[in-house]
Amino acid sequence: MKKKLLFLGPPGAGKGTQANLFCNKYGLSHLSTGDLLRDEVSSGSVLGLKAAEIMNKGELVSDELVLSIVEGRLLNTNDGWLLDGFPRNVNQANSLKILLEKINQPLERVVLIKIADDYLIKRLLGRGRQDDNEQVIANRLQIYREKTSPLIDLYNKQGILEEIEGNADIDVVFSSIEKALGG
Ligand code: B4P
Repeated sequence: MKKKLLFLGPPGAGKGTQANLFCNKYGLSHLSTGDLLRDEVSSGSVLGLKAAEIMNKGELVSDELVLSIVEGRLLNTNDGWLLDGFPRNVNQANSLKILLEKINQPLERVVLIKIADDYLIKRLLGRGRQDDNEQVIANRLQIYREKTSPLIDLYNKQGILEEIEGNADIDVVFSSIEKALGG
């Protein structure tokens, strides 16, 4: 089973849901930039307040902030990790590459969870987080298309991309991921 992983996909595809299940079963460190940013927001720090404003509009917080959070966490893991929601643009992907070279832990597989917009919107409206309203969801999807989706081609060219159908029951999606990763 591969142990240096990245889950990619549009907002609401189920990256967080699947990453939780996967890390619990295989003992990997789950690095979710969304969760880490929400922790920062709950702490009420100045950075958190700044991040909340951006997240509530469905935009991406600054690369510097996200990178500093990820770097600190990655340096403290040793038995495998799963990046969830990071990188989200080409600049973050380049920074990640440099960081992973520095710690000599190359990325082994990227799992793309694919799903049509209609299903995503329904799921996110059902979840009802602060950034889950129609206008903000539309913005998040637009940003995904513009900034994040170019990463699909990037990782595909490196030969490490696995595509998974995300419009299925949670356990079915999970089995497809396990199969794709050699479990
Ligand atoms: P994230 O926290 O990454 O959240 P997400 O993309 O909306 O959700 P995810 O795909 O993880 O879906 P989930 O499993 O929860 O990002 C939030 C914000 O943080 C961003 O908009 C941005 O502002 C900021 N941010 C995060 N990372 C950043 C970065 N690197 N750079 C800059 N900014 C960053 O599932 C969604 C719902 O679907 C849940 O209710 C779940 O229960 C349900 N669900 C899951 N799988 C299902 C299935 N198979 N069937 C039915 N329902 C399912």
